[in-house]
Amino acid sequence: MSSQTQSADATADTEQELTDGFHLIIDALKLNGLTTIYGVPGIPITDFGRMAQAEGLRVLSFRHEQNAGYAASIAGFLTKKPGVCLTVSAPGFLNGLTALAHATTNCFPMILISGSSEREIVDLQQGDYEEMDQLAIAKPLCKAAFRVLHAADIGIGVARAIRAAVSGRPGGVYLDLPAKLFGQVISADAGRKSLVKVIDAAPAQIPSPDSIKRALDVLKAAKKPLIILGKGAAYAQADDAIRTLVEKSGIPFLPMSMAKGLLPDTHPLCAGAARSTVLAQSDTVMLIGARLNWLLSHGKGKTWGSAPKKFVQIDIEPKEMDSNVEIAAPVVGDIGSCVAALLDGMGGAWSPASADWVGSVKAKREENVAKMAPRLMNNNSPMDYHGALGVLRTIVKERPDAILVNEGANTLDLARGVIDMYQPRKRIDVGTWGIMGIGMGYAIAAAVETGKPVLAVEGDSAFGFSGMEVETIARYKLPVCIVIFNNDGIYRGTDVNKAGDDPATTVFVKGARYDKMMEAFGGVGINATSPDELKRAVNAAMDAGKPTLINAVIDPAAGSESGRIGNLNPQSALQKKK
Ligand SMILES: Cc1ncc(C[n+]2csc(CCOP(=O)(O)OP(=O)(O)O)c2C)c(N)n1
Ligand SMILES: [Mg+2]
Repeated sequence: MSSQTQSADATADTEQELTDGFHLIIDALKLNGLTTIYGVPGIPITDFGRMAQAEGLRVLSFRHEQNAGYAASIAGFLTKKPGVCLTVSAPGFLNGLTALAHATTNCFPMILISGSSEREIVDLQQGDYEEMDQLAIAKPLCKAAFRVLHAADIGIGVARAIRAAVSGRPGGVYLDLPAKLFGQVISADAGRKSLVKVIDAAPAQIPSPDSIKRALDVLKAAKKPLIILGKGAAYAQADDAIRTLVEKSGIPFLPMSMAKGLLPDTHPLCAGAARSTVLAQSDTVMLIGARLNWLLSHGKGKTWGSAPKKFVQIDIEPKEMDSNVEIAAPVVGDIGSCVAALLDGMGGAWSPASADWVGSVKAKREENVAKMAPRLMNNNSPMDYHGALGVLRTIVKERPDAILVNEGANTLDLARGVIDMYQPRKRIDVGTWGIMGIGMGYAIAAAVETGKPVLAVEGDSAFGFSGMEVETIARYKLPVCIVIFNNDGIYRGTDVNKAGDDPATTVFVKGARYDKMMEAFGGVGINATSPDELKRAVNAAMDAGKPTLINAVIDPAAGSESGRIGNLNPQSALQKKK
């Protein structure tokens, strides 16, 4: 065969080699290292899920899209890569949307990919199967929203979604893929060329030298400085630099909930157990990846005491500055770069925070820890929160690389205070919105993304929001141990309806046995009525790494209304006057 005929044959072969929307989406995700998908199948994405699995992606099928969405959101937090959630059109999309909004609010990178109905029919509102203008609905709830209409644009569409999700302040991105796109066919060669590998998806954002100098000047003048670490600091994965900054400056630090463990809660400079003292008494506060929102009482009012404060704030988002109070030294950039620049600027001769101040914080903290200690050792049955949490506290201490998922009201607030964390990004919880329902989605993604054992400490109400995913946990045989703090209700199980036969609005079936739910799917279910029983059951579960659900029986009268945030409940001016 002449070389001319050979090349003519090759051309013919290339011309025949085709690809389609299904495969281009898979190839685009793979090319960018996005190899895990959390979702629920159905028209028009069922075959896509199958093909993705066949092509080596991990495709985890959930029982409800909201839980798949929460899984994707926390995958984003844990890995700094966008977590991917896949849903069907209208109802599936809407179920996933809460999680996308949650990701955006919490600054977690996530991409919600939803199949959608035929554009021509949707736009004329002619009543298509699952008709909805999804792109328009998603837009106000996420950081960016894109739609791809042509197979040749899939590469660019996926690239834009990835960059939008992780660059700057991370957040949720919506990617709309109409049903017709999946079946579109183009030449494989054109398809390959259309793919885009995102280079440097989250470029470093270097703070200005002036802002660093200003921040160091403010810190130098401080008499009672405090560092507050937010989940942005945990996300940044600049763990060593942050630790060095705290230790070199000698400044006490207060970790927000998901920043616990960035430095161990037992670190000599940790002010976690002296929170109210340090917020009220400090004169200078450096926020690292923490926002002055409701969780920090907006930086003002009684919590912050009467002493005037100066704030230094490190955040990647310039608009965050002055959101609630004046920021004396705004430092805008990515946390790793900002902390490195501060360390550089501090040089070798930085004088650490005053021994008086550090000593008084330490004394307060030791006093509070000592006060709590006896309550954590009680072996009451039924259990109270402290007895049960005392056990879990020891278990986490002995297994510092386990991931703790936590939601509820009392179950959340008390666990956050009692359970010390020792390693970064090991505590994941309700986040900025105090949202119930993250539990099982988070537990699944934590196990899948990190391969570490997971301990999910759940209020009985909180668990109910995602409870059906115990089947998912059992199906994928994940090393997840769920402990349900079962106090028969929301906040308490003792409320009584004063009019009529219906139960009170905050109570559930008394003595419910949630452990049977896990047994129904072949996992291990245990009913624990004392701290000793709880300890045995959790240790066995963590050793075995098998799906386990422990129903921890808590005294229904033990909790308080809304946990630690009862003050946020509105009061009628009329009732107050009485
Ligand atoms: C999505 C959502 N719906 C409702 C709420 C209101 N809420 C806050 S805590 C809570 C449940 C508290 O009960 P439980 O989880 O049993 O914890 P406990 O205080 O009893 O330990 C609810 C429903 C919420 N935070 N998020
Ligand atoms: Mg409860």
